[in-house]
Amino acid sequence: MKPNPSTSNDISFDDFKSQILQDYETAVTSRECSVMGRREVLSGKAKFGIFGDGKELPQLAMARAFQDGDFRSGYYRDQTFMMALGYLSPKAFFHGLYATTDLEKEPMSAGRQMGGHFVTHSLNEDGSWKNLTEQKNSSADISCTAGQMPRLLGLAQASKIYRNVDGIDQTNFSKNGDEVAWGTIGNASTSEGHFFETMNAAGVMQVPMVVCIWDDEYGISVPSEYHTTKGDISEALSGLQRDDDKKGFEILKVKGWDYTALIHAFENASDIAREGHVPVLIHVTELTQPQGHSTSGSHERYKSSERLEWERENDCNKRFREWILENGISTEEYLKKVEREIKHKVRAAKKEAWSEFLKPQLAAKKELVPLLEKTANQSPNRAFITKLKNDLIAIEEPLKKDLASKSRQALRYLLGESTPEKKQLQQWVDDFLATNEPQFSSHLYNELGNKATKVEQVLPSYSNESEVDGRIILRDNFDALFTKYPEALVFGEDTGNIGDVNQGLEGLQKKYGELRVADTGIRETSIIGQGIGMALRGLRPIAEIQYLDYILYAIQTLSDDLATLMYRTVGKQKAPLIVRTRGHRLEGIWHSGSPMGGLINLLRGMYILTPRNMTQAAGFYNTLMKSDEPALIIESLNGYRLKEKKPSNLGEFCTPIGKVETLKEGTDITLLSYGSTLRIVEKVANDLLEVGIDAEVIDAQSLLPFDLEHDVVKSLQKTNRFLVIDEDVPGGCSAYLLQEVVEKQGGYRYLDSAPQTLSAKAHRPAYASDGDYFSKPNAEDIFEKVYQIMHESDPKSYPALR
Ligand SMILES: Cc1ncc(C[n+]2csc(CCOP(=O)(O)OP(=O)(O)O)c2C)c(N)n1
Ligand SMILES: [Mg+2]
Repeated sequence: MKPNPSTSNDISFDDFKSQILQDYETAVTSRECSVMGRREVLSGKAKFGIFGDGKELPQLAMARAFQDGDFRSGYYRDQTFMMALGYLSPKAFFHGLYATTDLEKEPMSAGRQMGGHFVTHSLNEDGSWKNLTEQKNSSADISCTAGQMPRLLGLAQASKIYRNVDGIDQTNFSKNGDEVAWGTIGNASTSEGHFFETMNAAGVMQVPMVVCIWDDEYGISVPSEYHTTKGDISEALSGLQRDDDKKGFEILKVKGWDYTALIHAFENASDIAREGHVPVLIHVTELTQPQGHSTSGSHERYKSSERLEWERENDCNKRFREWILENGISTEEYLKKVEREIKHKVRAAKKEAWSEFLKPQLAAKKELVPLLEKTANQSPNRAFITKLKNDLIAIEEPLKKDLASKSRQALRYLLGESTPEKKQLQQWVDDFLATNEPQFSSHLYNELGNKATKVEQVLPSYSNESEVDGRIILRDNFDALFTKYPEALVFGEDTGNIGDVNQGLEGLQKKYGELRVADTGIRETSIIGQGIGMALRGLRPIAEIQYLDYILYAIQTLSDDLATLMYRTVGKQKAPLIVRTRGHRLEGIWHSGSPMGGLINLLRGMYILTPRNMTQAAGFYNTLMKSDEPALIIESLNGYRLKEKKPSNLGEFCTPIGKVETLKEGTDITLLSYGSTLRIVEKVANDLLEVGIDAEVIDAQSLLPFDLEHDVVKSLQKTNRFLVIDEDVPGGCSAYLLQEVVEKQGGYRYLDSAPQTLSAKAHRPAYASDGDYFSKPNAEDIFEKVYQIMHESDPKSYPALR
């Protein structure tokens, strides 16, 4: 595989010929991998296969136009592109198919994602950035159709920022914004909202983004006429076409089997996007899928014989070959020789990959079989253990799970024994799991020294006692951050000109410019995508979602793309995006949600922070800017106008992540809460003193991760009673906090009363003050709940209230 092809600009005819033959070799190699890959799945060696056959040619043209520093955001068909760039050898292709857990051998995800999900490494071993301008880059694919689109917007926007914003260190990320972000997407996936949302935004923003549609006229079994108006996506999008008066997209349409037209279209697109920062759509038509959609079906079931015949005739590799011969670029004899050699090479690569995949398991089997034999010989359960051993011997090509399962089952037959052989086997199981489990579970979060939970607390300091509205603290803290970090920027609905709907950014657009403090369209998922893409290219974006309730529009991008990034790349890419939003109780069904249970479940891989006031919130921003992980900060909607003392060390004080804070000490019961509801809990705790109940009040404040130092259980040791209060639905985040304390921290050991939760009603909160009172936990609910717990434990001292 010859890496990094040059483009065909200004090259001699001989060079052009050799470029063509190089491309032909790559096309044939890629196809051979697809064909053999399918067989590997059907024979049971690999679990699932989705390949790039039928889409080789346009990817070769894309590879030729793709330059150092550029980024791809694409989907599972792009193996040929990755091969052309030298990032995917046939051997690595098969390692991906088998799910080899060694990142050296399977550089895409160490077996975490199925084959066909591509990535390049942006980070060094120590987590520092590589120089992305010296390599060709691919952001990490996800399986969700059109899920790659939102981030594409941010990858393109980063070029615009680097070109137009002064003072940012570009060294590792950009050369004056000359990089293009290339998107690939299947024709059917363009039906997704993510696609339309992103296209519209790119047209508005005028960013260097080239969107390539691989159109094979199907989405699995469903033909284009069911997906797309007029059955033709570029025709449907023709209104985006720029003209002399109005900015928009350049739209190019090209046939997927026409090599010269493809080369020309991609070079043209590259120039238009790169130089003028104009987005381009390339609609590549007449593509095929020779082996059908994936290994889980056969396209003969749903395509007519005429269509199948047409696909055979118009297979891009076949037509490329015909064109080479027709134009005298090579001879039949030479091409046959090349094809034969490639077949041998790919077969050899496949064999080698399979043997490398098996090697660690065979080594482990070699240790385990004699160990089982030894333990069997010592044991009254010899027959059973021997059977396990023989079963294992019979598995010629064992998986890790075979080894783990047999060895762990053997231990069950050794209960009550205490031989040295048993100890050896126990140790073997422990070691085997300790080595292998991280291969599947590491890197949900950053595992290096600069992780956000390691940033030391810095307390706010005060030069005087005067109080201001909470939003002023946020505003002035953002001001300090934007001065301190030139690469920081914030954007969202109403974020720029008016400085957000609660004026936490008031005046900052004037000071830092329209690119750093920016208004966007109403399009939550691509706001998040903008942030992901920019963060992948070294910027420090803060994406604003106007109200917590509307984060549901962006949840797919947050959950599937951002929260899994570190995990699915095994730490080889990062997107330290901060998502800023405001939420909890205020006004009715669509402005009072607090779906924290949903968020903490869906966003594992992010930090979720719920500061009780704006000083705590500002401190979280400061902490996150010192580290490099994605987080969601939910400011309290009803807290912007509450008075707080203004710290003097703005931009410097840090609220620790993963640490609770005890706001009031007490001896009778521990009350754990967060966000807006916490303020009510604090007030109730004072009321409770009047009836002789001394409650301890703890602010959870960091839900993911929660209480890393296990401080809450220390409180339970003192109070022996525990109530969690929040405004999520019953069984939502309060249940999570209960599990954390009672189960994970072992809090059950110290309880004299049943641990309980008090949450909102299961329905959405009704409108206005009465709606809030009757939908969410109010002061009386909290008072009575605490009182009831005390009454149950000591009815004499606490007689029934009602
Ligand atoms: C959100 C989502 N819905 C459904 C699927 C299942 N699915 C995987 S590929 C596919 C068809 C995609 O067709 P197209 O975009 O034309 O790409 P092609 O496979 O034809 O290249 C579907 C429905 C998915 N992966 N993600
Ligand atoms: Mg398709």
